[in-house]
Amino acid sequence: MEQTFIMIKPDGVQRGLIGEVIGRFEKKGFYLKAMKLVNVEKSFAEKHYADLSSKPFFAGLVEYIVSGPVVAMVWEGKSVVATGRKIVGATNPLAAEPGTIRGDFAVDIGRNVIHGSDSVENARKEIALWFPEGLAEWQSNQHSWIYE
Ligand code: DAT
Ligand code: MG
Repeated sequence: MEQTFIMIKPDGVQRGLIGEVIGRFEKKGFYLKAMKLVNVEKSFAEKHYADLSSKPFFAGLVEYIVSGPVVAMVWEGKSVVATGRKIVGATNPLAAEPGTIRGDFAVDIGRNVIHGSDSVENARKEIALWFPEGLAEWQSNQHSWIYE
């Protein structure tokens, strides 16, 4: 099944939104395959956001990501990349629909609480970067009640 990389950014951790975020993915019917609370180095944050290195907001973005611990996770499920992006909501929280994480819990684009991979290919790269140690092997006993 498909996997995606989801990260609760430092503002989400500081604001006590870890359980809220996990609950939304968990209740949807996706499976948590890896998770850790970590402080990342500047060079690591730059690698994660390498595609955005030419953007004017890049330095501020990296500074924000290293400003406190983040929760890095891998979630698995059918179409979890695209559906995960819907759960996360639009990049600018003011444009994000209510019911999405950014729509419900954020205001400014530079404090938008959460990251979600934008494609299956980027998910694969991000999971390899954040979890070189690999993922947990398990399947929920509820599987056949969620997937037909
Ligand atoms: P997303 O996080 O929705 O995938 P992105 O990959 O384009 O969005 O950008 C990564 C992060 O960079 C985003 O979550 C917040 C920040 N960012 C994006 N565009 C920005 C902008 N115009 N001004 C300030 N920060 C921005
Ligand atoms: Mg992105």
